[in-house]
Amino acid sequence: MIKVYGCSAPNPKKISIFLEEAEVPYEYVGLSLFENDNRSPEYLEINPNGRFPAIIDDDVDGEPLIIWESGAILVYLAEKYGKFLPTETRKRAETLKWLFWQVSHAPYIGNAHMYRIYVPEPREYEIKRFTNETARLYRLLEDHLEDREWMAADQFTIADITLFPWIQYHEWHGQQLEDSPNILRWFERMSARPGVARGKDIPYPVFQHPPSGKVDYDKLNTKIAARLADPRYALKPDPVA
Ligand SMILES: N[C@@H](CCC(=O)N[C@@H](CS)C(=O)NCC(=O)O)C(=O)O
Repeated sequence: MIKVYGCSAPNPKKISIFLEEAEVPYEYVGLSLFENDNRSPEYLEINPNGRFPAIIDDDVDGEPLIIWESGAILVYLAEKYGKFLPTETRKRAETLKWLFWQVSHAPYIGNAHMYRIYVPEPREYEIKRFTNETARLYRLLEDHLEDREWMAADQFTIADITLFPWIQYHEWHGQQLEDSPNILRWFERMSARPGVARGKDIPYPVFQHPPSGKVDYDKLNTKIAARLADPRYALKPDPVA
């Protein structure tokens, strides 16, 4: 049985989406970044890098196997269950290319989140840098999805799974999907899949958190809504010449 450690943030959502799509049994330990669960001694024993997600496969040749890094987990699960990663050389290479593209560029988008939503004071240089880089990534995606239904290999793969939970946050990136019709069509196609629809709400739906009483999540969500409407933070990307 796979045990997943994660929270209501984009990287862990990839794993619940995979497992729901694959329809395999798993157990989920729902945690919270806002309560520093990722830095607890117990969690650091599992992932010394202190980030979500991590999984433990409890019986690999009789021993537990710990994996962290969302891309590594997706490849592991795809190979374990023989799903969503084609075996034909070109298709597999294309899928892995877009998977690694997403994982390696996620920090730019994560920094757009950080400087648009969470930073204590507005920092124009950083907001512009990460908003513009994120906009460039959206333009690349929009072109890529021009004549494709799926990210890679003409089929639903882990390259789609890795991307979906990030695109859910497009408003935080200063992006309107109405301006990116190809991404919007792909996003709707993904949302219509029952496994994606279930997995995106595990352990909690986007913007929802465990009711521990330790953090005032209503206050947090009010602050996020205010940031999305505050012109000092909600800068638009620079126009492209
Ligand atoms: N490269 C890692 C990144 C994981 C990551 O940054 N996860 C976020 C949640 S989406 C996190 O745990 N952040 C904690 C922090 O920034 O301290 C992966 O793809 O798994």
